[in-house]
Amino acid sequence: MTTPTTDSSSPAFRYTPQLANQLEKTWQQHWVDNGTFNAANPVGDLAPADGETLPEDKLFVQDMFPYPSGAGLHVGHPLGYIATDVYARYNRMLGKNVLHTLGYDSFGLPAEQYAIQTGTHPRTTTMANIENMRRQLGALGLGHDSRRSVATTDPEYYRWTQWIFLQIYNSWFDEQAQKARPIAELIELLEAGEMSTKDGLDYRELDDVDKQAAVNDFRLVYRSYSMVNWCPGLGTVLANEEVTSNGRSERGNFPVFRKQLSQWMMRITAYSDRLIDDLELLDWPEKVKAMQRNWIGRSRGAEVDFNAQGHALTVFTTRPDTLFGATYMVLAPEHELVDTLVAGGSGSYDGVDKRWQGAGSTPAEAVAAYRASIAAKSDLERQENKDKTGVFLGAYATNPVNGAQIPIFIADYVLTGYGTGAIMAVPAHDTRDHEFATAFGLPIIEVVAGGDVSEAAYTDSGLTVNSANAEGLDINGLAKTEAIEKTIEWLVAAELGQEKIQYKLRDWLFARQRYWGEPFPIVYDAQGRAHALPESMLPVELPEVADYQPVSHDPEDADSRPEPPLAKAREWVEVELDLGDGPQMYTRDTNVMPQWAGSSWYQLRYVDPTNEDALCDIENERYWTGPQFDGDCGGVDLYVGGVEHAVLHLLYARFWHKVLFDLGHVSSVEPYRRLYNQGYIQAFAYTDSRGVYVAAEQVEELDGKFYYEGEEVTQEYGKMGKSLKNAVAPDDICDNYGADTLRVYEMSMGPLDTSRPWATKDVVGAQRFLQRMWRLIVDEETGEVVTTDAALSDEDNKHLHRTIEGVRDDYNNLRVNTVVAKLIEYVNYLTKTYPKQVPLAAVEPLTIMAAPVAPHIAEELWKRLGHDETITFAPFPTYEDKWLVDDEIELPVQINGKVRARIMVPADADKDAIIAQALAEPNVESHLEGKNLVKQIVVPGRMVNLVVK
Ligand code: ANZ
Repeated sequence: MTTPTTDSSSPAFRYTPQLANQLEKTWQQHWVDNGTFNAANPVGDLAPADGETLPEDKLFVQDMFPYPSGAGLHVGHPLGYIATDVYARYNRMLGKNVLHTLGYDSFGLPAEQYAIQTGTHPRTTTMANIENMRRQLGALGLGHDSRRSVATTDPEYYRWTQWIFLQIYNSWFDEQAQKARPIAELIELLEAGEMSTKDGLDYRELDDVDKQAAVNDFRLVYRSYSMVNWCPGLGTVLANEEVTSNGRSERGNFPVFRKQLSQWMMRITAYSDRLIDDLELLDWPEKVKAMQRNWIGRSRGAEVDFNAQGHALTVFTTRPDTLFGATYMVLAPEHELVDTLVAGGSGSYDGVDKRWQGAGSTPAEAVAAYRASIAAKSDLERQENKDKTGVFLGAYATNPVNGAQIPIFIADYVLTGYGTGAIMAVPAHDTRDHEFATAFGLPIIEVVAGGDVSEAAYTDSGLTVNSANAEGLDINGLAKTEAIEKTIEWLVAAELGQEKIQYKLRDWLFARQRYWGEPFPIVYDAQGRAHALPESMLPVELPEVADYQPVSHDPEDADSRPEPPLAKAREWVEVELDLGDGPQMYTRDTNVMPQWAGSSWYQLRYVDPTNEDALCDIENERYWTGPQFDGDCGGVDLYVGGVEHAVLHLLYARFWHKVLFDLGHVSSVEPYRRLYNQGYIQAFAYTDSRGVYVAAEQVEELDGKFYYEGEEVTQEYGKMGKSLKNAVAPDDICDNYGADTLRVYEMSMGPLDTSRPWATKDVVGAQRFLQRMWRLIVDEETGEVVTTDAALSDEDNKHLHRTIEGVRDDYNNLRVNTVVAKLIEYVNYLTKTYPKQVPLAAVEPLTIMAAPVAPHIAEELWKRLGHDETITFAPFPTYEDKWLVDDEIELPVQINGKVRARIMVPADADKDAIIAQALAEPNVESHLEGKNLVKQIVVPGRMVNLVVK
């Protein structure tokens, strides 16, 4: 790494890295001592002191908060933090009350795994990591309100995470009103007979146990048997992302089994429509909105009943218009009717095509073998599998539109848990069906004209063909939409089907068998019934355990069950409580919440971090995030983070926020009004001959080749980080150049939303710019300010006001890179124009304009210019329009379409004056001689056109 040289002969007051470091420490301390960035709330602990008023204009800026990793920060992390800091500082100068802080998303696996390896309590490492990150971030001069910083692992924080869990648990979704309501209101409706249970029973006729179960069916948090990835070797269930493509655990390479287990779920699917529809209200990147729409995956289609041995076999299809082309059916191997259909079918493969039989001599055998063969496959694998497999059940169904008898198969490309888990296969127009039909020798019937369906499915649009029956359905010649509509009408009339909207979104699997997470505020009584704890018993604190490891099992033992680490804390698990009917023994739930829980609502705690009576006072919430006009969704004014959070986090946070809105705890409909995705900082990385990454900082270049410890290595390029061994620590850059230089460099690398390459050798350019700005104002030898009281020339004013106008627009639109470019230009102009002494009136506004990007040097210059107060709230300079327009403009003068002269005219000259001046030009005069001037045209600002004959 190159360190800028500051030889001892350099002047005493030159802006060197040493000087920068020194004044940066001073100002950082000053800001801490004065609580400079503390933002006041309307009410509560953080309300303004008596006599002080709250600015009406406010701004809430938020960063996606970090996980406090042991590796600390590299220079890629603060890119977004610096940008939001710049924006926040700029807005303070516009007179706004600005809320900006940063918390820590501190539950999660890495701390737990570190604890397992080292025996250190996760809290110890987490706190140390937070401390280190605070120090690193503090050195960057970020203007955060430290009183509002939270860590999701603080009991005072997760108390409210648990409280929100209880709110959701104690709610149900009213389909009619499309909103969550308290469970007590549901019980009233059930008691009054105005609603029946989910099973269609009269609640009033149930016994107490069934009543509780009936109510539980409605809750937004519920227990369900669902298919999960169970890894006995690790003793925990795994997320799909943690399972390799050959069905083993990413960590440890143990077998993973798909297993039905009872799990806590959150009913996010109830909000599918609102989560899609409200995207319209958000100022978010289109790309992120599209990702959320796809993830929720709303499809319009129909459910159609096929008769199979007297059973209604219901399929979901988005293409009911292709029913006449359905030549076979496929059920998911887990479908509940499979065994019934096999039992009621032929029971034999006599005379059946070999390809249909799988690994069995009878349908029953083949089904069992097939199920076993796919047990370990993930949904993704099942869908992407190009080689279509499956077995025939020995049974047939009747196509409801034409009475055709079509064979029924099971195949892994049909998933359980989507639609009805059964499809009608239309090989002519569905690619997967075509692949299957080709492999199994099944008929392919074209029903949409336009392609050749013998080789591949035709999936484009076209008019319907071969689609009419004797019962009054004729869709031949119709286009898709009409054909679908007519088919559904016919199905409804025949009582064979109905319109159906289907979603891809699944309910949120909310439990993890880990240690380092929020405990559930749930206990079980002796009968095993769940009870939610009252709010007064929160927080349920994580107990100390000696061993954080989940109980692991024989890796091959598929029948084993998860026993989370908390199950080992017997004294904590078994607890005597009085839940209203006297003290009794209960057992606590031993799951913990997923890492997404704490980040699903943290903006609300930033608003009111010390409130002990509520997660946040709604008056404070309304001030910071409430809707600002009719139809406004409210929310954080600017939320900046990486695009990798387009779905999970941003969907979960929207879901929780909507529940809290429905229950009246917040006034905003959405958590994040405006979202901005910053790009990444990238850097060169190097691999040795084995393809292993080597430390980039130790690589040397020689004649265009790269060497690591003498061995030649290969250069590549990628996201900065630990895994590519190309991280650069901000600490080093701060020490060697200064924090302001780092800030200016990172901001000037390019537009904020694009990725950019890091080059330590270019950092010095930013340092030189700051040095020039400093030198304009401060004598490097004496430290004296070298400004004069001279008035600005017109030329100065033009440069100044144009800079102000441009810089304001850039700051407003997060274009800090062009802010820096404009400031450099302005500094260069002043340096050239005033080599010795610069007018104060030219550099005071410069100092303010530079302050959001380079706050330390700006504070120092501001003080040297004679101000006692911090520059933080100095009003941002305004511009006068008159300096933005040129006084004189050049116009070409054309005669019969040919340019014959150019004239300089006052910018506001009227038509007559311009014509007079044009006619006075010698060259124009000579061309007009002896001719007849028939037309005189002035195109304002563009040209003069004369027509002669
Ligand atoms: C007949 C058909 C004909 C279909 C055609 C498509 C094209 P989206 O749009 O993603 O909702 N399908 C339904 N349930 C399924 C399941 N559990 N597993 C796998 N595939 C399933 O997809 C809906 C379409 O995917 C449905 O429409 C069905 O195939 C299939 F020319 O029915 B279709």
